[in-house]
Amino acid sequence: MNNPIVTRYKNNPILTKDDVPYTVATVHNAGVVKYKDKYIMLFRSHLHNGRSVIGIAESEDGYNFKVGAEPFLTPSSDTVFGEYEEYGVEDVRISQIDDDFLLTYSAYSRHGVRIGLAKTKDFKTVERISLITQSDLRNVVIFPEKINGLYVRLDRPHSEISKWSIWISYSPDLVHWGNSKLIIKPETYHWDEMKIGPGATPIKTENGWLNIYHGVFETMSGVVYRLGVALHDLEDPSKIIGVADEWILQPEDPWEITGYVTNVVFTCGAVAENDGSVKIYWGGADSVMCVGTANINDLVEMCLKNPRKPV
Ligand code: BMA
Repeated sequence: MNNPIVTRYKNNPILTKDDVPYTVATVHNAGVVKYKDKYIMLFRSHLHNGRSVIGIAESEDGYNFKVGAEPFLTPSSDTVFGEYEEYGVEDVRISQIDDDFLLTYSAYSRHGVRIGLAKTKDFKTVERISLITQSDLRNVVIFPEKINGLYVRLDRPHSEISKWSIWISYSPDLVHWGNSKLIIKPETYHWDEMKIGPGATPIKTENGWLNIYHGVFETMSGVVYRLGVALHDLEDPSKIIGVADEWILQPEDPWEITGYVTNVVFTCGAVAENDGSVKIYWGGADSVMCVGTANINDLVEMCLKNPRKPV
């Protein structure tokens, strides 16, 4: 019996480059959030110069998206941000705190990759706040509420002497971050043994913060990106209640196996629904956007019933 944890939407992929009214090579790795009863998707596209910009799409039902006429976020031309975004902006995560939608994105330049933080209230105008890391970091995701008076984020710094892992950091003001600590490491000879990184914005459940993350395994024909889940303590998210031993999603559909980069499912966003389900959005093979649904309780159970050690 093969009962999937994540049920793929029957009409995947839900967004491709053909849906975009400007010229792009890919559509992938989108942050998604609900705003005024609509689903807003901020997706990444490679331009034909190989660098990335962020487009915007909206939907009534979370499945059928219409793309905006212009990109939503392109490399800044101002001096502070411009220097660090010269090679493109990638992989946005969206966290709603009160009326603000905080956007964290990877900023690429000749100096490496670091994280930019911007905010919007209406998905029409966007204001950059700060570059919130040095290089090299990717995949920074801010929790959707302050915890014990502080903003909290999951980080993924690069290292030459340790496998790339998930860290946590705190900030009083969104600009200054510290008290960083490693909280989840890749597990040897396991589906996520090569490197891991935060994926979707964490989802609050009764049992803890649900973190849908990505993990990478190296094979003889290249690496495979899959998705897994971890549960963090509600009051102290640096405490890991459980990291599920098994992955929840792996590349299986043709557009996940073949594309710009083969064998990739990569998430930057998931939307929890009132009926206890979650829509998980992922990029397939760095080329298209896909969606599937899961039961939040099932994901939580995976973390509680059959965990592997976090570090
Ligand atoms: C990672 C990032 C992601 C990408 C993935 C697979 O390092 O660049 O944006 O989806 O590789 O290519």
